[in-house]
Amino acid sequence: MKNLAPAIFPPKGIGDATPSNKAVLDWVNEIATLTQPDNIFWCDGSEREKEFLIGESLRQNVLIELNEKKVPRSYLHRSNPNDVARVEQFTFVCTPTKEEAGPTNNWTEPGETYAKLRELLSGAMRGRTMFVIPYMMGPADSPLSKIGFEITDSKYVVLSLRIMTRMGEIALKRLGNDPSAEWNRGVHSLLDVNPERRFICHFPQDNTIISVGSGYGGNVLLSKKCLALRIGSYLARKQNWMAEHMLILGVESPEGRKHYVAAAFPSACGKTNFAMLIPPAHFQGWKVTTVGDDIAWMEIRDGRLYAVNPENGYFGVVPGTSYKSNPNAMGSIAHDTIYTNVAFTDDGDVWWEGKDGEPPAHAIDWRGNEWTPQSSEKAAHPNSRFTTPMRNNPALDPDVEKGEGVPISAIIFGGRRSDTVPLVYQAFDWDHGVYLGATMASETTAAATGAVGRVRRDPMAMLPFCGYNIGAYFQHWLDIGKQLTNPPLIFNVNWFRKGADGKFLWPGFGENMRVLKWIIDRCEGNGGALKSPIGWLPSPHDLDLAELNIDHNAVDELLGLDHEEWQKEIAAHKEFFDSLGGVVPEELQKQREQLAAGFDL
Ligand code: GTP
Ligand code: SPV
Ligand code: MN
Repeated sequence: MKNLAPAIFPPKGIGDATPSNKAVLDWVNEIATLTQPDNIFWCDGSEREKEFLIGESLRQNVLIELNEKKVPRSYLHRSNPNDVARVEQFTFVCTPTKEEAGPTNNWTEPGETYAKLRELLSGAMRGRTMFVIPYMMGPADSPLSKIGFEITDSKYVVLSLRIMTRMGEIALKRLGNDPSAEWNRGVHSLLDVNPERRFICHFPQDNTIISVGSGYGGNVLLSKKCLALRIGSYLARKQNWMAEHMLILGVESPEGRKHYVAAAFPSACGKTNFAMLIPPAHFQGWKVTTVGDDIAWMEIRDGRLYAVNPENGYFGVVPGTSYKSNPNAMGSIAHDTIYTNVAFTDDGDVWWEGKDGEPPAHAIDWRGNEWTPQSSEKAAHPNSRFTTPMRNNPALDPDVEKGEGVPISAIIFGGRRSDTVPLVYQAFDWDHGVYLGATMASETTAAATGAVGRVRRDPMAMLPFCGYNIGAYFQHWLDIGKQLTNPPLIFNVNWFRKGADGKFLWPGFGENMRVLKWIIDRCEGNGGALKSPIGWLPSPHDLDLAELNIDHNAVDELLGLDHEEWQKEIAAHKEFFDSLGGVVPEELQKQREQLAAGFDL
């Protein structure tokens, strides 16, 4: 077996930040006894530690240094070509019973799974270094924040978690010495990066994650999808809060009135772009700021929902990112960024499909092969990613560190639908909004392995991320609604509807401000709408489309309901609910019947 992650022996004063909590020490001991690393590296999150790990990563070709003048302090990482996206088929929720994991999760019995994983991990870190990373999810003084530890044998994971989480001392301080305190146990080993030995396993009852055989972000940055969503959603239901796959943005009017909006779109369906939106010139004086681009943790206070972003950085889709589509993302990734699976140019810069300007005449592609514009292969992998600190974002919201979070005025669901679903519409009330979320669908993307472009139901964009029974999750949404005296209004959007020519009807990106403005108008009790069977729909003159070069017919098509398409859609809702085998709450079944009745079905 090729040694993928040889041991490193740091100089004195680095890698020795042993935590004092006995429960943590016992667990680290147990994992070290099992995996047999050559040494243990206790991460403290310091600058010195970072310099040392970058040096070692460059020496061992885990990272490639980029041109200091073009992208200062930034690096390229190439993952194994067999390991470039989340693997939903190898992701498991290991609850004591299959019912607890529910009909949408892969389930295996915890005892057997632990035994299998122990076998795989046995001696797996021989010749390697075991890193112990303490991290905190959420602002330092937030009641919602959580502590996790990730054990890993990958330096890429350590350097990425430094960006994605609040890592080191700050986490140890928050955890304290109480051995019974709540904290997440995460174990990751690359093993031999073999898809046949790749398993991402969650044990919600034990607050434990074990991930083996992968080096790709979503599978190995255990803070993110594994803790903040799968384990997070399980804890959220038990503790009466919400862990959602949502961006959080602030939107401020020229008069200084500010709203916060949370939006759930499936993977690679526009969260990062929407969170960093720059309004078009017509909306002079309007400002959009980013609280988070992927995950929202929300709790109820004074009858309202308040949200924090548990993360500290962005792990975003690179292809398609440009100064034209997303200037704030370009600003964010101009320095101090780790790029994964993009192309490397002859002048030490990075390149990807959709970047501004001409393609380079020659580059090294994401696999490490020669590439020219004539090549049939893509230069960057469609799921290539940037890892960048949120501090780099020119549009970062000033309240991002606020422990109590930001009050949410609207929740938006949305997916990638070429047909059927209008540009925007509003739910009649909370329960109807939960129905919109529960029945949303989207065309699959390169963010997970498997076919791309297939329409699948992805409730609340949580299909791959809900850590328990989806029926209980729907009920949790309904129960939260009952406790809100001032609930967010709920909307559904679709930036991706296509015309007969197969092209997007809506320009998207910054122009999505026009839809956001209507949503804000509705929150403020203004904004016209027509009652339709699916919800409140704007008519073309309810949307501010001034100075937008768009065809009238396209607008009609974007806001139109095609009865035949909706007949199929409602049948698909039923088929989806039926496929879940009786776990769908009665209230949502009633919502479906009302929708069907609205179409005389
Ligand atoms: P994850 O990080 O996987 O959760 O993705 P995400 O939801 O943050 O999606 P992101 O904003 O990175 O966008 C994914 C892809 O969709 C990129 O290629 C974008 O260029 C494209 N995209 C984003 N917003 C729009 C839009 O409004 N219209 C169109 N046509 N494409 C968009
Ligand atoms: C997603 O797929 O929703 C992502 C990327 O945000 S990953 O972290 O790989 O899950
Ligand atoms: Mn995501």
